[in-house]
Amino acid sequence: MRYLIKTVSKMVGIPKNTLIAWERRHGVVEPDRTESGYRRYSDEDVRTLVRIKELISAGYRISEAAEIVQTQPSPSLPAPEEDGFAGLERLRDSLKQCLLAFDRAGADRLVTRLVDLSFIDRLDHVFLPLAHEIGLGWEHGKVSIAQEHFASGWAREQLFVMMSALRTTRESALTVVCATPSGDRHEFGILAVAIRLALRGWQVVYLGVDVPSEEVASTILQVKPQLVAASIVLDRDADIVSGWVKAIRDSVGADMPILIGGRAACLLDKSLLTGRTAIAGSLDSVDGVPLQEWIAQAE
Ligand code: B12
Repeated sequence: MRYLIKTVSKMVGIPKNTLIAWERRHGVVEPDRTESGYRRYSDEDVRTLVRIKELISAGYRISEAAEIVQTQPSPSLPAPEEDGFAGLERLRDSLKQCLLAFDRAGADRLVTRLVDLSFIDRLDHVFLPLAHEIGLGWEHGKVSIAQEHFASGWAREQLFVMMSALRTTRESALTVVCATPSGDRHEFGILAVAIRLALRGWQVVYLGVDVPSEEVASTILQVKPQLVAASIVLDRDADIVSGWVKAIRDSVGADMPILIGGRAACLLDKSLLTGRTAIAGSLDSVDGVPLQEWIAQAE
């Protein structure tokens, strides 16, 4: 398939002038021309541009990204459907070894091999299981605090790179406020939710972990989101976390949809959860209704 520059610009989210400047200054993608001189990009050209964009999101300069795509041919990972994700499991193991050895450069090199993988697959088959395994390693005394902090920090950074690549400037975008309650510092669940919503075009106001209820409430009143998403991981006294949700609800009114998930969400005191509050045990469904549909009701 061949595409004109206007189409490619929309496909990869890079302005036309930038594409032309990259071609002239760095020779990264040099498309064919039609008889009348219009640029015609191939699928391979588009893939290269996506790779460059992602390298730039990961912090490389355009000159460095250009060198990488010219000197290191496209990643050699098999497509997930070809090997049932076994290739990703191996890559994850290698990533873990690098991170436990504090080898950031090695981990960064490995991650460039994910460029052709969808964000969801990166999340579900690489970064979240990696964070989970590292956390478990720490819990079982096999991973030191320093290793856990280093590896979790790196994984967190990768998720932020995705979130920033997905950032929307559309004025009509729906907004979600994401947070975990005071005292709960488990971040990967809420980050996963934020990225999934960003993939659906939502604008994410990411407050992060350990956020007091009054801070969440005042943010909601200020940004007027269409959804609030909270992740609850630690099972503590049900009153503490249910009280956190209730305090937000009392400040923002009954109509604001609040979606609560995470491994300890089911322990909340439901009698304290009033208004449009729903508990989702997983990212897939809310009380049996597919998450996408539940969100669509809020849309
Ligand atoms: C990684 C981890 C850590 C890391 C966190 C790093 C970080 N920056 O996030 C570190 C090492 C720092 C840590 C610390 C602690 N941890 Co910890 N940790 C884990 C571990 C291994 C994995 C959690 C994780 O990140 N999973 C990956 C994410 C993506 O999965 P998830 O949270 O389940 O989320 C998924 C779904 O639930 C859902 N989801 C989540 N949120 C939401 C929200 C919405 C709206 C929706 C729709 C869906 C949804 O989507 C996600 C993707 O599928 C778990 C083990 C376990 N079995 O969960 C223990 C675990 C959660 N930790 C535990 C404990 C006890 C602690 C500590 C108290 C330990 C200590 N002694 O200090 C501290 C507490 C820190 C704090 N104040 O919060 C316990 C909690 C037990 C309990 N009864 O509450 C667990 C279960 C381990 C255990 N078996 O004992 N932990």
